[in-house]
Amino acid sequence: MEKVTIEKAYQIAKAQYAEMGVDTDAVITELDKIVISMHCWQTDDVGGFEKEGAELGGGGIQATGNFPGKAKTIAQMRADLEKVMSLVPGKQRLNLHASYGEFGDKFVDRDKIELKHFQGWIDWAKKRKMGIDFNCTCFSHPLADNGFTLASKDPEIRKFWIEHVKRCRAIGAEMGKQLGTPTIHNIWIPDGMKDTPIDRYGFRKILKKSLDEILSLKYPKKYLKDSVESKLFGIGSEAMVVGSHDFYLGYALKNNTLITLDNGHFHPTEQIGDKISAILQFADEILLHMTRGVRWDSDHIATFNDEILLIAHEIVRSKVLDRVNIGLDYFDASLNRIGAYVVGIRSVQMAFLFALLEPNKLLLGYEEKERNFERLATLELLKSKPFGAVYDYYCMKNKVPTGQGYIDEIVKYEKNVLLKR
Ligand code: RNT
Ligand code: ZN
Repeated sequence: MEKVTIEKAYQIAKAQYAEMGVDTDAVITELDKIVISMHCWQTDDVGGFEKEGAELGGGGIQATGNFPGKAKTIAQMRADLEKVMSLVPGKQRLNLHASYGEFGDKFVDRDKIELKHFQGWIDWAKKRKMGIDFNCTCFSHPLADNGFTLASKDPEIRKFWIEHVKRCRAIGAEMGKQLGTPTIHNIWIPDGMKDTPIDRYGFRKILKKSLDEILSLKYPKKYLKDSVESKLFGIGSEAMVVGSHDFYLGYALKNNTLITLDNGHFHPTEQIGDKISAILQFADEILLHMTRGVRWDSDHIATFNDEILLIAHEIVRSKVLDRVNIGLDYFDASLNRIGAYVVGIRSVQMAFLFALLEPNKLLLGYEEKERNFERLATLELLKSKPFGAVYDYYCMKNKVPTGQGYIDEIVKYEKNVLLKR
């Protein structure tokens, strides 16, 4: 897009928003403070680098599609992530899974991972002035095959996974220390049952005990923050997930950890956006996994849809941007994977921009005077305001492609890099 066109469109947008009391320059400054934690697992369909040609398996999460060009080495993965970052404005963090360490030629099992396997990532992030978030990998492993990890009734299996998660937290704390920004370590486990369990209570008691043991070692919050992620159901855990929302909400509040809200992990009409202002009355911080569930927890690429918009609106309206950590969680193997990142990141940013451009004073005034018609009408009018012109201007200021410019860039990268792998 022509620079003058973007400038002109921005000036018009600025005047239109100013009429409603919104300062677009100030909004851009706010938007630029938002950091998005990029999940590493869209690069290779959640495969990881423990073994050559590692595939996602077990635990019920599934990437579908076989679009060419998936990252097969860490070098390719880093190149892809760098490409993504060159096409989006704003700041990013890297959200790494433990299965993505640099393990060399020999197999390193999950209960043996060490800092040295992740030092390369830390150095890579340091160079780019990025923080890292970290995740234990409690799936795609023979010891997760019967559907249970930290909630297993087999003490040997439980011991193995407890050791894995303890090591992940230690590595995470070191990441946070070296990078000067706390690493959030997120615990998600697949544990659950396909058919009606008899001992839900027993499994949940075991999970609580495992978590207590894992979290008994405290790290300074400036290095490591712990978070726990719930789920409603998964493939193979339709009847019960041990780590349900009630379980983890209780656990997080009682133990002062963060809670991870993945918007694919709830009943289809349940809104994460509505939960934020409730949970933050009691918890200090939350972590988001932004995604798009199509009919179920399908992990489609996040888009600018009602669900994401409500989340963004609620965070902005509640003025809790500093207490919400924004992460992405989706994996689509049916299209260009770099494109998947860029679309998701840009869509989430646009949702926050849209929310920040809301005339809060005006709307709150209507609400407090019980002028509900005016409130609704204004919310509807906002949908046709030129927020796209503000986003283009933001991209231009950040020296990344504007408008449809990034599509061409990605197609070029596909031809020159991805298709040659
Ligand atoms: C699974 C959870 C979890 C994973 C990642 C790969 O349902 O959403 O966050 O997607 O850890
Ligand atoms: Zn998730």
